[in-house]
Amino acid sequence: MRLGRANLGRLPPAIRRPAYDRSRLAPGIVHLGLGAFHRAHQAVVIDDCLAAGQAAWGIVGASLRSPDTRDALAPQDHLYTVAVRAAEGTEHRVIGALLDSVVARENPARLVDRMADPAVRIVSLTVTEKGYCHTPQTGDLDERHPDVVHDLNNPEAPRSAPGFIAAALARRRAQGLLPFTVLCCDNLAANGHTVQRIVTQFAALRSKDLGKWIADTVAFPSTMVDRIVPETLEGDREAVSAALGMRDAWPVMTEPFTQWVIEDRFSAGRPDLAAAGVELVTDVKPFELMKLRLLNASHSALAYLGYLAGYETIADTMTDPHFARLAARVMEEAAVTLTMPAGTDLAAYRASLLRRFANPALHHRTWQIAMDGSQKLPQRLLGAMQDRLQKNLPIDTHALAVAGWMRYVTASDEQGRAIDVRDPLAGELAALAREAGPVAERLAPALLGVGKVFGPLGDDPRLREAVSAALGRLYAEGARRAVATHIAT
Ligand code: CS2
Repeated sequence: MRLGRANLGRLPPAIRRPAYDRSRLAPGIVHLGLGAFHRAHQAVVIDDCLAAGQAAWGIVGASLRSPDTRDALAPQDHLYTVAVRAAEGTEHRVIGALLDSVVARENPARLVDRMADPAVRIVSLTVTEKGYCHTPQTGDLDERHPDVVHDLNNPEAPRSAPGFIAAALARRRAQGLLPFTVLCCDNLAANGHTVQRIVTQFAALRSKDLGKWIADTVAFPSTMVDRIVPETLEGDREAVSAALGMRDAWPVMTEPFTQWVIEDRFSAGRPDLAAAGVELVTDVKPFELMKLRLLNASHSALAYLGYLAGYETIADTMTDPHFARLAARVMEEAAVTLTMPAGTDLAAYRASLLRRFANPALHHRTWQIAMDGSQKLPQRLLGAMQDRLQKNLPIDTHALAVAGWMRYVTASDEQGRAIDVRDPLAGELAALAREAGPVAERLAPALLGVGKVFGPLGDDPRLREAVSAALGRLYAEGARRAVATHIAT
């Protein structure tokens, strides 16, 4: 038996399922990047909105490349399970918010049509940092990115997220329709502003008028999104199917915690998100920086150094008290760079992050978080380092994390085994590492010279000194001892 509309009534009574008539929903949202994160985060909030009777806000999901999600979800009427895992046990909930899915690569015109549908009022995105075709250090569109070049030559059959947004907005403008709101849900600094800049720059290369119209009329609210969602493994699929008493081919695994903070600026209306637990604010920036510099920064530090130390998951890494202390140190040292609205309890937030990282029921691989470091370092680690340098504060803890990334992208671990480095710059980084050899005094400056990642900060002598020293210790002592030594200082 397979999860699907016809079998919903056969689920065990304890399993929550859509408490609304799915046949009456309209597609108010098109979501680009139909990965596990979207399905465990935004789609759950929208499911609550639908259950509260807001039937205009169903979701059409798009995968930009791979057909896997569509192929797994279409045979089960786009129903899937969210498994919420804690040490005390797992709760299952079947989500009905996803109405349909498209695979952009197979049929780009179909996706543009769906985005131009007058019923659609929000286009949201989780395409990961690299999906925006920008230079992470500056936040500008990378005009030489192969997908950007392709999309400028094929504006009606694009490949990239900026290309699809520009194509659909051009169509809506020509038809006199309201523009949709572009709602970025990725971990970029100032994500709404950044995506506005990227999309406007892309559109202006198509036509100056289109660029201006987008800049003048389209809302790009910034958001802070937070929920830990490890990739689903085969064993997870089996466990969920056993709990359901029927097969779910595409469930998602997550933690109890969830948070979504959004700037309340929408071009064409929005669901009643506050009723579903979303925090609507006028300025999301402090929350976004808090999350990037505390959660994501320490996550990346644990990912690189934990991987090198031989830990498979974040929870495993956190069982080592030195690594748990390291995560806490990254957070403490980043916290002094933040200016939060009155009433924010940063100490409580930091403590809750440490508890979440230690959740033994989540199998969140260090390797997964280590992906795409070149796109993540600036907003997670480098911004806080720059601010600390400005205040004349030491940066050794962050430097150790950056050195962990450098050691990791050499693509060879402490035992000499190959590391499967996934990063758009993997080739370039590995070539620099080969040329420099395993010598901290050569490798650190070579990688700090990668302008797309470090920008002018890479030339700061205090940063060069701290990162070279940390990398030297990683080579001399290995990650486990280097972390223990650092924590003792
Ligand atoms: C993680 C994030 O993979 C990563 O880089 O740091 O996906 C993290 O789990 C989420 O941002 C949590 O909200």
